Amino acid sequence: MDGRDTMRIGELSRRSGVSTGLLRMWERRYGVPEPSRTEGGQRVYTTADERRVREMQRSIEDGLPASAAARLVRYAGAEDPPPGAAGDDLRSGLGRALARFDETAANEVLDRALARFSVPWVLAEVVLPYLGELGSGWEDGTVSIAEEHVATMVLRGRLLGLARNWGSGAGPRALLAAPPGEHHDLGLICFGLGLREAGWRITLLGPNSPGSSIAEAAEVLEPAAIVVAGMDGRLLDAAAAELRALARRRRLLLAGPGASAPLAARIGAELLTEAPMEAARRLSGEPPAPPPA
Ligand code: B12
Repeated sequence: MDGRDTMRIGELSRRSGVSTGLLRMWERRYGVPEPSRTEGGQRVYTTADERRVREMQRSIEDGLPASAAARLVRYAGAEDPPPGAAGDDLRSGLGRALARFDETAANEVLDRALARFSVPWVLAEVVLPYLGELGSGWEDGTVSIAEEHVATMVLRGRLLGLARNWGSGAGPRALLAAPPGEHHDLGLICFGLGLREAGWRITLLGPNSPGSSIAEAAEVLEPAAIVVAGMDGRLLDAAAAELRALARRRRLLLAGPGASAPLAARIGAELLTEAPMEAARRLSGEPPAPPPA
């Protein structure tokens, strides 16, 4: 290492604004920063240490405990970590931010997650489990309707930001829709982002799509697969006649909690039983994600 790239703890403290005492404690307890030694045995730090210290400080300001902040920093630049601690930390950071309607903080948590990890990992380990927790909280009365709506708006905006230009390219195309009356489409969007990672082109008709509009888009786009997902089986059922007509001409797949094997059989559609990211991997023929550590 070139001596000009290294610094002593005093300089690191000056640059990062973190006291030398706290830096020593983080180093001892969490391994961040991680100095090397000069021949004379002096600890020296690099600009990478400076970056990690700043990151750690930002995470702590966002409300993460120091141990969790250090864990995230240490993962930076590595492969996606296995399901577990890193996802849990990010998810609770996201939850805390959204619970106080703090869109900026929520976006910062997502920015940090997306800067380090792949989109499918962030969706599978942070966003989708968070939605599950939000739903349970809403059911048991600990999450207000306002919180659920704000969280949904922030996340949907973010997901569609990631989806920008997902219709372009040369891969197979998937047409994604939710049936008439069905307003839930976050699972569908995550699924589309998973397929996009595998090189598919995506067209999202979104929530509340009449069968006729799905058929019309399919005529023009000739998708390799049409995926219709819904939470409420009754809404999928009400669209069964139009979906059956569609399934005669195209590859149609049903998904979401509202989809069932008998309904899929009646319509002549395939059934996607997996969660969105797993289903995207299966449809695109990618290998499954590693099991939990
Ligand atoms: C976010 C949300 C909303 C948002 C939706 C925004 C949007 N654009 O999607 C808003 C605020 C609009 C909303 C509205 C309503 N909602 Co709502 N909502 C939720 C919430 C919290 C999360 C849903 C979600 O996106 N989850 C993420 C998905 C991916 O996870 P999942 O649902 O567990 O699905 C699993 C599988 O089925 C599969 N999967 C799901 N979708 C897909 C898609 C594909 C392609 C694939 C492959 C797999 C897949 O993956 C998951 C496993 O990992 C759930 C709570 C919950 N427990 O899910 C309620 C929930 C879905 N809502 C519910 C209800 C009742 C409503 C309302 C009727 C409430 C009301 N009275 O206003 C309205 C209107 C709904 C309508 N007409 O469609 C019920 C649904 C009950 C039912 N079976 O029909 C739930 C379960 C809450 C509850 N416990 O009562 N909701």
